[in-house]
Amino acid sequence: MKPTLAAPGVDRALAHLDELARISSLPDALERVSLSPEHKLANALTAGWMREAGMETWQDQAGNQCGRLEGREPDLPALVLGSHLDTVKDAGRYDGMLGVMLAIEVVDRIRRSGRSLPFALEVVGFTDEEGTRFGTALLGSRAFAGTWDDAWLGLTDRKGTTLADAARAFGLDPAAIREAGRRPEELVGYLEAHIEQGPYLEDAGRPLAAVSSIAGARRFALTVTGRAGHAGGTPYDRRRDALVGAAEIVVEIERVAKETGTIGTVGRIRAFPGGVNVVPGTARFSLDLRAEFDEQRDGAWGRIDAFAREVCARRGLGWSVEEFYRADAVHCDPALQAAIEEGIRTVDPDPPVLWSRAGHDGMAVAAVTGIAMLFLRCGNGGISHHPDETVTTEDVRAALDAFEAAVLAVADRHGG
Ligand code: HGY
Ligand code: MN
Ligand code: MN
Repeated sequence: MKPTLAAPGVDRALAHLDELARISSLPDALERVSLSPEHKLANALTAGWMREAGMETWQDQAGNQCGRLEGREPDLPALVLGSHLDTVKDAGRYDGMLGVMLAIEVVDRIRRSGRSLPFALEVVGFTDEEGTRFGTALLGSRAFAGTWDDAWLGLTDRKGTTLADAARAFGLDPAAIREAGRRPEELVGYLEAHIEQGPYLEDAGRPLAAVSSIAGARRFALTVTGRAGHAGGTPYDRRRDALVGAAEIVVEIERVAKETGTIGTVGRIRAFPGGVNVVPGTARFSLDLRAEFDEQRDGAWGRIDAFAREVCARRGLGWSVEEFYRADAVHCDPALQAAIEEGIRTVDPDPPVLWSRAGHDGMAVAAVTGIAMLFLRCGNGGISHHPDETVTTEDVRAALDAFEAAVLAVADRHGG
């Protein structure tokens, strides 16, 4: 692998990530959710860094922080580089934010080089990819892509605040969020750099990968209903224990997922009424189901649902399903993916190609323009959505070189 030399911007990007990691709603952990005071602060800081890199900046009608560097003439369509500025609870500092900071550094390098491109460069820090606050993910990138749904204004957070009220408190007009939507003719494409959030690159001993596709996910709120009763007095043959039924289904989810090459996760489960000496009358749990191909994922869901019906019938339980999120798999644009691979070749002659098990803003942006992604190795077994998320300075340097080279490769393909 070619050794990388001095790379201006790497230390600065890492320092900016440290600064953003201090903007949290929790005293001892990182959590920054969409349309919060912390989000406002993160946008303001990011806007300042965008301006230092030579961009003009604005916050769009959805709260996405945007910056733009004109190309060789004003008002050309833009190649957009971006990722998200929101986090999960007890997050790491790289998921999302690293892609935004690398994008700013790429723009800074290109401006300093004096090279004028056949398109404008825009950077976007999306307001909501994770869905931490309102349960529905990709709100910022969906608004950007013109697929915003006003029904989402009624979503509520843990405190009962509606998205519409949160938007107003943030200084946005809820009725105008859809105006953040961009038109395809304004855009050349979208590139996103992101940590891998898995162990494949670390295991392979490689710093970077091109992404071929992003897994489609479906998320469900599932409820098993039985009858609560006395833990001592209710004989087994008369019990309708909702939690035991749910437990059978949870174990089957893992079995079906492994068998079908899908990924199923039950991240939340609660029993009601929740007394130690009460047979659970209701069990509620979540399911996040994803796969490289939608048919694979939907086939697995069909099997899980059929199994759950059978268990519930056998145990005298009720079964209800609410699907609250769905994003279909997205395949990267072949020409943009080739540009990413060309960019990676500046640091690694034989770029690995991975499909993304995690969701990304690019899945939403694909509704309005072609997308491609650059993955960067993360350490500690690839851990993410966890404070132990980590990257090395060397890998960030490689990612910045490759991301800049990918943008230049897109420029070459556009004559310039
Ligand atoms: O859940 C996901 O895949 C992403 O990290 N939001
Ligand atoms: Mn994430
Ligand atoms: Mn992310």
